[in-house]
Amino acid sequence: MLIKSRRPWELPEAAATPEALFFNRRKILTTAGAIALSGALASCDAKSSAAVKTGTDPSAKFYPAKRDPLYKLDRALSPERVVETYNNYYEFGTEKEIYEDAQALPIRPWSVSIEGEVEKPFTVAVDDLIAKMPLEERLYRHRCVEAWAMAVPWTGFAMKSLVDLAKPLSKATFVEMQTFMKPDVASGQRQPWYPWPYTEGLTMAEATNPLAFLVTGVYGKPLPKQMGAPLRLAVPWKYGFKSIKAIVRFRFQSAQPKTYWQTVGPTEYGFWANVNPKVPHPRWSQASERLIGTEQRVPTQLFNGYAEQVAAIYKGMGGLGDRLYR
Ligand SMILES: Nc1nc2c(c(=O)[nH]1)N[C@H]1C(S)=C(S)[C@@H](COP(=O)(O)O)O[C@H]1N2
Ligand SMILES: [Mo]
Repeated sequence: MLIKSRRPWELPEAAATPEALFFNRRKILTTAGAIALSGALASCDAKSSAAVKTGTDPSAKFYPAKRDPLYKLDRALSPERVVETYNNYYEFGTEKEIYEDAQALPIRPWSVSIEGEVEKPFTVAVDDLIAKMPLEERLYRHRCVEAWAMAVPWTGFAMKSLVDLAKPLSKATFVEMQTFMKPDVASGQRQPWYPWPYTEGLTMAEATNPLAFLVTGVYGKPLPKQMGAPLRLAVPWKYGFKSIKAIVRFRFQSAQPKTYWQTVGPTEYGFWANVNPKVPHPRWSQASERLIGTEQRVPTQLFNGYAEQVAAIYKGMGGLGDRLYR
């Protein structure tokens, strides 16, 4: 366990698997129970729940969007009900069953601000942004650093389109992204030891790679709240924590952003976080992954199978870009 001197209540490593479960013993016990329960839910598809309440979403008319045939899968899509009820969203708790609590988040009106080193900073209402962007559906793999994985049909637009709209100046070499801050509805944000708001970042080369996708929907309909509505990122060659949910801010800057998970556990979670089966997490192997909603375990691939699209970004970086933490 590498986060030693930091917190007095950390657990022995055998007790922990998911991200940052070293914080609080009571929490960990709760989480272990929740994981067991989620296994039960996953095997029971016919569940009536508030998992998907997108009927009144003002962007509903844009769905389903046309599928882009370029993005193919080597595996079956994960079952929709499982994907929508097994989530990581620390704003609403550290367990996987946050889908009901997440319904408390108001997602309209929602404005997105473009800040920092750009020609002219601006804010845009998310529906105006969605209306402007070329929406399409893409089938992507997703690999959580906790060694579970899924395959989902996202709807959204290339992040490059947002970068073009933002008109960054040449000194902008990174883009920082942040999630909302609403401790009144998001109980997790009332836990002061986490560095809220959730923050992530990409280099400009990463953000403008065609694979970097801003997501507004899934399974042919608007994104449910628990999955990061109204706007989240999908960078499928990186561990899932890079794919920040419920984005309110894009800040173009020359400094490398300090991310949420880096702050929480700098020896375990880093800026690059490229999927690499050969670089174990300090507390577990990354060689294989569990496909949620199935009994299957499959080998993990370098860059989560997207090396052809993204490896060139990291050429000349001395392998740095392949590393989980730094
Ligand atoms: N704001 C925010 N974004 C987040 C997270 C989070 O806790 N808060 N969790 C991340 C992690 S660890 C993963 S694996 C994915 C999970 O996405 P899903 O719940 O839609 O499967 O969201 C990522 N984005
Ligand atoms: Mo994750």
